Amino acid sequence: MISNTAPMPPADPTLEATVDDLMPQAPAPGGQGAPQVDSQRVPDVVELQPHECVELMALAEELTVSPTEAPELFCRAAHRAARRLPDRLAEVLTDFAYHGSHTGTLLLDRLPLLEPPPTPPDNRSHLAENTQLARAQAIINHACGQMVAYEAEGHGRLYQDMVPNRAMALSQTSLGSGVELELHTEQAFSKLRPDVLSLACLRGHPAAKTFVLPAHVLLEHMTPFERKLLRRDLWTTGVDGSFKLGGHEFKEGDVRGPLAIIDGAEDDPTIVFDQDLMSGVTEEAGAMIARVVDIYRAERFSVTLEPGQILLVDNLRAVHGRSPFTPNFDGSDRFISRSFAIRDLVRTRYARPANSRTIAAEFS
Ligand SMILES: O=C(O)CCC(=O)C(=O)O
Ligand SMILES: [Fe+2]
Repeated sequence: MISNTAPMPPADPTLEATVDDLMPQAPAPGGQGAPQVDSQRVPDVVELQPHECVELMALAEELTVSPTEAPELFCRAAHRAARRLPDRLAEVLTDFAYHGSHTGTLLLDRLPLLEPPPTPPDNRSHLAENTQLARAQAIINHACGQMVAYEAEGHGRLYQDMVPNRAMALSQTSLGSGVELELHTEQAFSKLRPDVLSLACLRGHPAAKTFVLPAHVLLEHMTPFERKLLRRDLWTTGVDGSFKLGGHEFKEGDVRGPLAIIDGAEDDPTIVFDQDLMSGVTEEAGAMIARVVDIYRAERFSVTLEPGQILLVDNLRAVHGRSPFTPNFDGSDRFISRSFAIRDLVRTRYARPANSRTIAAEFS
């Protein structure tokens, strides 16, 4: 029984749902110490219980390997730690990793947070990875899959300091702020895209909303004809700007596809989309891009990340974006520890030289 088969809440196009709206009505599985999990009621928000916080942070404390100096050892240690997570948490994360959630996200709330370092002006100082929250994030990630780094993006690190950067303010990258970050699948262009996008909030900004639209909600608002069209290979997509900053060449070139926007089971659809970089190969396909964006604007829900929260985005079943916000560029700005998990490490082996944790740029 998978969570996607549970009845959906009625869609109201006049409302942009918040995470609060999406809180489960029933008590969280195992909340009263019961180890049994009813996978039909997997919560999209997991409020960590005090004992779960204590256990998670104790595991994070033991994770002393450097993710930069020894990425493989770090990931192995995080993976071992993930096996020792409290039962309810491990079960909820595994369920999310394999079956998704109604909202295409899972928000872990109320992790303890020590005062983070001042927000750096760019992603070159790699500060997030040394915080306790990021270590806890690695353990959470490894309960959902395996962390990997991408050589071509974010200096090839397991963790990226996601901060507003003045020079990139108007860019369609995670370092932007002054314009809406348009709707996308993370790495829509790449077949080695992550399965889970993991965002741990060290500092928030009240205007920075992470928007998410699950594929099933999109399809509920499409006609049967449009649903069929979306499953045909009718779109090409360019390579993300953030992967081009290092001047890398890609084996598969700079334009990918044609590919389908929707794939997977009728009752558990997957999605690949990029508002900025996709084009239709026919006029009809081109018009569908605007159609998807219109539905996204009406039906998306938003999360305003707060310090101590970790947002997991299902990069197969949901697409995401972010509102614009106004940074101060004074060390107090939004600061997110960004990382990625994939479920099947073996599938990416050809792209990871010497079985390292890094997907070589040419294979992205
Ligand atoms: O800033 C955010 O909340 C999301 C940005 C984004 O698209 C990402 O991290 O992949
Ligand atoms: Fe993204």
